Amino acid sequence: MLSSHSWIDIRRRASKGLHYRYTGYLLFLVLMMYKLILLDHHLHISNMKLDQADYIIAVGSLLLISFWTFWLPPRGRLVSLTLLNLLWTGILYADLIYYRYFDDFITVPVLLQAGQVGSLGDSIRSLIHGYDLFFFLDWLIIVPFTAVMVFRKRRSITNGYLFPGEQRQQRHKRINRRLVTGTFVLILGLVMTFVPIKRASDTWAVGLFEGNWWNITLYNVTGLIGFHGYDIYRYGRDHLIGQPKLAEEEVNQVKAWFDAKRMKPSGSDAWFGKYKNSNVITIQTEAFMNFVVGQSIEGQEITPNFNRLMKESMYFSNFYHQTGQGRTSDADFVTHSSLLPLPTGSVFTRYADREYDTLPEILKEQSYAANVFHAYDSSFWNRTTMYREMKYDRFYSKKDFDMTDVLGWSLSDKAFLEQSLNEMDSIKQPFYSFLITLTSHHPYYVPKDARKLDTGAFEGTMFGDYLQSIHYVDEAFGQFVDQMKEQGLWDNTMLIIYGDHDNSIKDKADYEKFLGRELNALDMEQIMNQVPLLIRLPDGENAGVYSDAAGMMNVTPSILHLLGVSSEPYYWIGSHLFDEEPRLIPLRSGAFSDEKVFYLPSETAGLEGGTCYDLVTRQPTDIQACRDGYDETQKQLKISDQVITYDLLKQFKTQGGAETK
Ligand code: GP9
Ligand code: MN
Repeated sequence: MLSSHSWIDIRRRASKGLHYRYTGYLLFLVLMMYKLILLDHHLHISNMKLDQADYIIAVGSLLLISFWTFWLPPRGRLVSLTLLNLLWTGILYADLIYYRYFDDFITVPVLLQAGQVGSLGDSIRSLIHGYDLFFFLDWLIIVPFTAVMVFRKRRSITNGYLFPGEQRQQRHKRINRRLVTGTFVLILGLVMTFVPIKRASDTWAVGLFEGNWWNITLYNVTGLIGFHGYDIYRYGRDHLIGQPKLAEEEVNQVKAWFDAKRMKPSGSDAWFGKYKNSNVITIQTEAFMNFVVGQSIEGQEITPNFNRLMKESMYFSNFYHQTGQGRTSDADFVTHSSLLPLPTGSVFTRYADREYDTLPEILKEQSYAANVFHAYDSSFWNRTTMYREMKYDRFYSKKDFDMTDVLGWSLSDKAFLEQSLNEMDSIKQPFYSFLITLTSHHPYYVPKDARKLDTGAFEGTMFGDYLQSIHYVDEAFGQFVDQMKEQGLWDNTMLIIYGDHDNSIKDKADYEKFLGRELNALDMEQIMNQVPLLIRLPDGENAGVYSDAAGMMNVTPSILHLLGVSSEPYYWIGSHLFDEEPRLIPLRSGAFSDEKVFYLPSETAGLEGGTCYDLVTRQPTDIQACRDGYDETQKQLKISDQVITYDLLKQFKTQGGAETK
């Protein structure tokens, strides 16, 4: 038992400690380091381990966000440090939630879509875990402590025994000391942050800040605070400080790449124009992944209607979604513009005002009607603006539908598809109709009365719910086909169905259990990046499984090829799917696939950092087998980014036509 004397001693020491000039600051550093490490631990990024440089950068960046607190008097410093703790804990945690769903960090463009966060409702709730409380425990002590310190009576700091002149001198001394300490901490922060980052970007992470890197790699080098600093700088550079112009030489290189691609004549094969003037209906299906196609559970097919439709359709079994942070909007963008998504944010929200050669716009020139249907808020993903730019006649959004049957986020897919088709009855033909479904959106909850599938061992899991909701959407496909037939659209309409992106369920064990086999890294990568593509031609011809690599960027050129529209005037990265030419499909992460290999990048930069898989043996092979594909992928990603950010198509078109310089 402590005597009252020792208690007094401890309290005296504690109070002395707390008043010690640097204690609060050191506590801030320790707590924030703990949270940064905790975050890294929760991210579970494979192949990424914190090393010495990461710790140095983390401390350095903490110094950079807080050095200025030394310039304040003690109370101001305490309040500022507490506010910094609250702010950065909030940012860290928001990043963690976002990462759990999107595999990425929040960026400025994502924040500008903040209106969407509320709509994520249930999804967000399912991403919050009980043990996340560890991020906030310190607040229980820090916040009340700061409040007490701020509101308690101000202790006189006058030194009664000093003359006024000496008091002034003391004050100046204190201020000078604060200035010097703060400046020293700033310099230390700069050195600790930028020296290791520079070293990395000069060695293993060459080209880190040139734009084609995904955010996780940036984080791997800069840490979370550095990542946000760079992201803000990048956004300011691109949008606030006036758009820098791309050097003429680079513009010419981009133009030359497109011109060389255009040299190949289009229009000489039997496919070209075979379905001229047909209607086209495209259904972009929420989170519809390829691995469920043809599969059964407890003796029931997951997608019986889709499987039946495959028998009279072209089914592309190695089709990649190619999306980035813009998810559904990226799927829409890549599919309709044949360009690639951006490394950060969504093209829809960041660059809706740029010039693109989009499918609806081109079809409008061919006297088609073009309409888009999606039973959700029209502002989501900046669709209203983007669809206006894409020249759709009309965007049928939530307010245009009767909310007869609500399921998940909005109107059920069955009601949505039915009402959209009803609407098409009064649209002049030929038409292009683009439909975006929504029921099978994360977290995939389907109410009891709509559950038709026995998901067996997956009952009650998110994976089971996912299968359930895909089964529901498949039923909606079946009804849609019947209704098309009733409305007399079956024989004069091309029907295209594809999935928009993965389902954000990343646990390999679920897929192994469902597919009944062990999966390697290549299997998982393909599972997460492949969605089905089905093209049902108006006469049901050319049905079969097409296994060559294909991607969303091939869709617009393919549709237009079948409708007899030459690709020549257009600036597309992709080409149509009906020739024997080998195809390379770049993914936003820097991965790619062609007929022979699949390249999987890692957080370590450069070709050698990744793994090259042989698609026959499905095992890693000599990295050099991926060299050409790697270079071409980097080139295509860069060209697409430049076209989007510098509005190059506008430049090319005002310069006049497609002549090469
Ligand atoms: C909402 C829908 C969902 O309109 O497109 O978008 P997502 O969250 O899948 O990107
Ligand atoms: Mn989606």
